[in-house]
This record gives sequence, C-alpha cells and structure tokens, in this order.
Amino acid sequence: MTFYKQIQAAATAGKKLFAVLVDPDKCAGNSLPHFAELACTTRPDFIFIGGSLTAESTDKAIAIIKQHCDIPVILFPGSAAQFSPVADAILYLSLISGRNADFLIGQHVLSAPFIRHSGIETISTGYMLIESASVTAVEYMSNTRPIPRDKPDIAVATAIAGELLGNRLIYLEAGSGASLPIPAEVISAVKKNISVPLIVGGGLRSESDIRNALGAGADIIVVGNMLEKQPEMMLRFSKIIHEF
Ligand code: 1GP
Repeated sequence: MTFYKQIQAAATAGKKLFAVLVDPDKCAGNSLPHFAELACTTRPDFIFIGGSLTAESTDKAIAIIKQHCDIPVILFPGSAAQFSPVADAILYLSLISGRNADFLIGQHVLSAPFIRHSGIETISTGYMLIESASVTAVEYMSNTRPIPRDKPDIAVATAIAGELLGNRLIYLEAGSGASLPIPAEVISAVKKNISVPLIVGGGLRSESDIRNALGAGADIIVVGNMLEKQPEMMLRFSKIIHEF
C-alpha cells in the first residue's frame, strides 16, 4: 500500500497520525542517531526531513536515520536541492498561499526529472503558510506573504483551490518555531471544506496545542522544534495523537 493510501485510510477512519520533523542542519554530533533511536521505540508514523535553508546533505541525514530506525522517511523539501532518492516518499509541495512562481512550479521543474528517475512515491501537497506573530524562516526564504491568521475565509478558498488543482494533501503551516500555532478556527474551517487529508504543523509545543489542532480537525500533526529541544516529549505527544 502506498503511503498516501495509508494516510487516506487513517483520515477516513479518524485515526490521527504523527510526523516528527528532522532538519538536517540541526542534527550536529550524535543528536541524529539518538533522535532516530528514540523514534524507533516511540513509533511516530513518519519522519519528515527538510527545512527552509539547509547546508547539510539530505542523503547523509537519511542514511543515518535508516541505520537506526525503520520509520518511513518522507521528504519535506525547502527547495529542489533537498531532493534525495533514498527517501521513501516526497511531499511535492506547492506553496499555494503565496504568489511566488518559483515555489508554485519553478522548483518542481528543477526536481521533476530526478524524482521521476528515482521512482519514489510523490504526494502532491498544497502548502499554506498562515501568519504567526513574527516573520518565520519559510516566509522570508520563500518571499511570500502568509495568509492573515484572522481570515479563515481566505484559507478556505485557498485550500479548496489547492484540492481542485489536484493536490492530494493540504498542509497548514505556521512556520517552524512559530510563536503562534495555526488558530483552531482556521483548521476547522479548512477541514470542513476539503475532502483530502489535512496536515497541521508549526509552533506546536504543548499537549494542549496538539489537542487543539486534533480537535479542530488535523489528520496529521507535525512537530519539529519542540522535539529538538526536548526529544523525551516524543512519547507523550505520540500517545496523545494516537489515542485521540
Ligand atoms: C515546520 O510544521 C513544521 O515546517 C514543524 O514546525 O518546528 O515549529 O514544530 P515546528
């Protein structure tokens, strides 16, 4: 079964999924093997890998993860340069909240021949940046404006457009390390208006942040920053998500 079919089946069954995010640049020293071992025992559903700006090799980071852990590794690339054929799948992200052609189609053209040649599963994803309290790395690096956090109607129209264009997932992103996560009103409004699974991430730090996102309708929860600082929270978050 493809990863997308697994995601779709889980969303249909109301079974929530957990993805931990690894930024290859923030895995200096021994932290990545330890993180991967922890993931191996905690069993999140996916390891997403990528970042807005990375200098480290994605191939190398995936190789380290795969030495220590059998959880599927899914690319969550900040640019075409982060493509790696050794990942298990790729979220083929179109930044549909923005109006920068490079992130709507440009990076895709650059990476498409490599992706096709690799044969890895490709999951088209409408990626939507929602305003947080301050400028995030993804906002700056993508040179796009996020959707205002108090305008759920714009988020809904954007998500519907993303689905109509053929995206098979919608990802509501506050930005890695965002001071404020996606408002529950935006999550629930989008969820009510789409039929593809919904990913929510960015600035989720506490159990209540995660419960709020799940309660509002997130199908997949992504946590990065918080677990870099406190990896031991992975087990707690995993329990909350899987028992929700
Ligand atoms: C960022 O949605 C992810 O792209 C995760 O964000 O690092 O803030 O958890 P955090």
